[in-house]
Amino acid sequence: LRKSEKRLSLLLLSVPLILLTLGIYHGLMQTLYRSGMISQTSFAALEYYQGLTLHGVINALVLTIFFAVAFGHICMSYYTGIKMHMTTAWISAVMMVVGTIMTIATILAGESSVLYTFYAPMKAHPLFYVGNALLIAGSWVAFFGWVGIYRKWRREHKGERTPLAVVATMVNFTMWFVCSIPVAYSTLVLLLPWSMGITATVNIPLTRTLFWFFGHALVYFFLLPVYLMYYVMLPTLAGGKLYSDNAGKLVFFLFLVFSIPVGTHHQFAEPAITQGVKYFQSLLTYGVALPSFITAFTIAASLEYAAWKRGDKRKNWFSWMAKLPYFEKDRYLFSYLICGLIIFIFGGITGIINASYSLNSLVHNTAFLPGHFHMTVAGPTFLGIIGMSLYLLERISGKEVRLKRITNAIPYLWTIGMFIFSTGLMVGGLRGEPRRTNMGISYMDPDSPLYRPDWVWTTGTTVIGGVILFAAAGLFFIVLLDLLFAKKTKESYISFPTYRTYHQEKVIPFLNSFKPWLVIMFLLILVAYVPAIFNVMKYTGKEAPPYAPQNPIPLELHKQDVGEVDEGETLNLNQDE
Ligand code: HAS
Ligand code: HEM
Repeated sequence: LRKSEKRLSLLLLSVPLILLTLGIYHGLMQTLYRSGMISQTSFAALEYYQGLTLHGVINALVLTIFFAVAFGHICMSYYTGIKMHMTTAWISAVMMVVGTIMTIATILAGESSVLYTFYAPMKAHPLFYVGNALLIAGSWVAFFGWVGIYRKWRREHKGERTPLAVVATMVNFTMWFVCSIPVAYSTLVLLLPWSMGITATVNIPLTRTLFWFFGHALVYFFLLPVYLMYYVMLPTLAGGKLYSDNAGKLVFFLFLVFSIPVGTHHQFAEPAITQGVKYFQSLLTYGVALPSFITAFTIAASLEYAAWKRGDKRKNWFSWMAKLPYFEKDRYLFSYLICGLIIFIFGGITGIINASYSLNSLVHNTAFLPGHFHMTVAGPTFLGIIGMSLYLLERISGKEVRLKRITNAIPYLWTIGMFIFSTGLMVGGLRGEPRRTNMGISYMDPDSPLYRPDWVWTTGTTVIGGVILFAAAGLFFIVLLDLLFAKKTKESYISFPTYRTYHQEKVIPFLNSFKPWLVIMFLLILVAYVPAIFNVMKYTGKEAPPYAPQNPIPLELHKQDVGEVDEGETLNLNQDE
């Protein structure tokens, strides 16, 4: 590695890991608030929603974006053999670091407790929006550098099969670039002027819709770097080969097509969007589950082959599962990846429950949701990120992890914690527990009239899981610290497990080109989102009707019913009129 490549990679990998200490701490705090163990509006000088915002922003935005960029730089240069474009890489890194500092500083100052979804009516400090925009635009700049690398490789290798890791990285960032344009518009054109007091109002459902245009693709942006590891590295780590390179390519291109036009499945309860739009995007959501089903079969087949190679006697359908290198201390990356896959089986099932237009009304805004997404973003994504960060830090620093047994045990501990934690949340959610609610001062406070004793054991289970997760993360930080103090034994280098496939497959033209997939992607976005945007522009906006205080019926309608009313009048809905 060149010196500047080494410095850049170390910066991009370590900034989010340092912030993660804060993110993980607030995860544990959330379980304590939920269970009533903390029964106040703030703890250690940080307010409840401030902590939840820090947790979501650091874990789900900062960690994931920084890692995707760092890993993208490394994969693009490693798999094409073309050196990183250092100028764009540094401009991108500086924008991302400055943006993150702005965003986190405004949250810590108590000025931006708007949660990681940051749509209106929650209003943040202007610098929160500028910081977010810089973080996202910084990641675009890195991507622009890779477009050059990709085109150069294609020119020099006409007709050859593009490396799967390169397709995966380019798909992920193409999708990311397209999905983040609307949220950049929302942030800079709608939310920033509103927060600065330049505009008095903002179209709330529009900011929500633009956020979710980005927000669901965002979750696949979390996932695809880890899918890259599952396809390109895991089969070899297990001792086998990838079952099919073409299947891998198909999977990544299907993500390109389906990741964006599904965002309104987060808005099934949004009155401004019509049923037809929601129903169509619900169907497309089943479409976006398809590449993960293909992945389940392709990776299972690859792992089964690895187990055969390792001496599995094929006694029954499942015997191969026992033959994988779960506890080999020199192959710790395997344990991070396999644990993520196992957790994702349940993250996937719960995602499909959410996607159902009718079942969604049972789980929406309940604790079932954090149950689902911790088994996705805090499962495969998080384990892939921390496992690979450690693997790369070892190589970049030229040092070797010393606490290997602990390193290997961390993902198993995390998996146990995650299953306990998510069970508490999901069962609680099905019994009505809300998400994003300080239950310590309401439902879980025995002195409150809202007290729900039947939620004690579910929130208690969440705490037990949370403590185990916290301990696993704590061990990870100890391993990292120990690595920092270890002796340098080698020069900086990058190496990945050799990519091998089971079949010698033909190059299929439509799996070796972005063009057809980009066309389908844009068509689907148009069909799914033009009506959605029209809906939110038509049913809301400047003409929102005036209301009287405490009267939920728009004044005009109320006047039609009862004649002239005093706008200060309060309507008691419990009164028999
Ligand atoms: Fe989701 C809400 C639907 C996947 C993250 N999701 C969220 C939120 C987040 C999130 C953060 O339709 C909350 C947003 C908020 O704050 O409001 N999600 C889905 C569907 C999928 C899905 C259909 N989600 C993800 C992924 C995420 C993520 C991935 C992050 C990384 N989600 C929803 C919906 C909502 C939602 C609704 C909104 C709900 C509401 O009302 O607000 C699918 O992509 C899932 C497909 C996955 C599978 C699983 C395949 C299994 C594999 C493992 C195989 C294992 C092997 C190992 C091979 C079909 C690949 C075997 C070896 C052994 C040894 C056993
Ligand atoms: C929200 C706990 C790790 C991402 C939450 C909530 C809890 C929690 C209890 C729900 C708050 C609520 O709605 O009442 C934990 C614990 C963790 C952990 C104990 C480990 C020690 C992670 C990780 C990620 C993550 C590693 C992502 C990489 C999120 C996100 C939210 C959330 C995106 C939603 C925030 C919001 O609703 O605005 N966490 N978490 N968490 N967590 Fe975690």
